[in-house]
Amino acid sequence: LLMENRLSQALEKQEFELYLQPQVAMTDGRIIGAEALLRWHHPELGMISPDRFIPIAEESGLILPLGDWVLRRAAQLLVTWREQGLGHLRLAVNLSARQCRGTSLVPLLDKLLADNGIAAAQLELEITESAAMQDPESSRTLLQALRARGIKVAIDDFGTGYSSLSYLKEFKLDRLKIDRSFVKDIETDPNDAVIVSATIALAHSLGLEVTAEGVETEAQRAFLCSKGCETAQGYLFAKPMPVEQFEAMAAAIT
Ligand code: G
Ligand code: G
Ligand code: NA
Ligand code: MN
Repeated sequence: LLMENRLSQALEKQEFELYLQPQVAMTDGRIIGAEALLRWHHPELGMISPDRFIPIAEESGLILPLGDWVLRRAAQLLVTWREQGLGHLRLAVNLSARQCRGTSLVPLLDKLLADNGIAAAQLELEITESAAMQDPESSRTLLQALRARGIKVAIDDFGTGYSSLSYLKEFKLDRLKIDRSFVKDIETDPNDAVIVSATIALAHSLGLEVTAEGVETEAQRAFLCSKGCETAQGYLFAKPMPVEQFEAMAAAIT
């Protein structure tokens, strides 16, 4: 409860920050974009991970204003990237279940894209399987609206939910993100290697690109590359970092 009280004031007090984790091409490590990951600088407890406060924000409803803040901040970033010659980079933003169910998301996105002259394809929204499946009907409607605008959609933490695969053909998706729990042991656990290979093949046969999460070793990268997985995120390349640091890194490499 203490954390919930603090959380409700944290937006006003500007205690949130977006960190960015590079997303890279599997073949050559070139930066193609970033995932925005929320951080909360708690005045007493220091930096708090989203794993701890997102569930509280989700339950209290605070995730709606917080999610709006993340999207507005993301739109600002895309504007500055264009000005800095980094307009080719894509920015991925996580959506919560409540944001997917609500009716205010699409109008906000329309406004942000129009006001800032942002190309829709520069923005990618990440939705977990479990969030999408909480209300499949409204998710379907949302994904169609996003598709109609050219906003990219990724299914996040793939393989960790308890949902049926049938949504993969019903939902309009652009990308599948393999959860890092499958990537972790691909070198040592033959079952994980088989699951990851089959997931990449399945995604490709459905016309989706694949991003592997949690890539930490060169052997994991080589395996994923040999299976045709297009992009990667993980400590092998970079940890989530402050915006300025990401921009310097992207400017130096591209
Ligand atoms: O940054 P970290 O690696 O600790 O992220 C932990 C989890 O928090 C991730 O799985 C991610 O999905 C979630 N998360 C991070 N930022 C956001 C955000 O802006 N919105 C939502 N809904 N979830 C986020
Ligand atoms: O949305 P999602 O849960 O996928 O968010 C990614 C989370 O994974 C973040 O908390 C991020 O800090 C974490 N992460 C990113 N790359 C790696 C990695 O290579 N190894 C591990 N252990 N965690 C990672
Ligand atoms: Na996520
Ligand atoms: Mn994600």
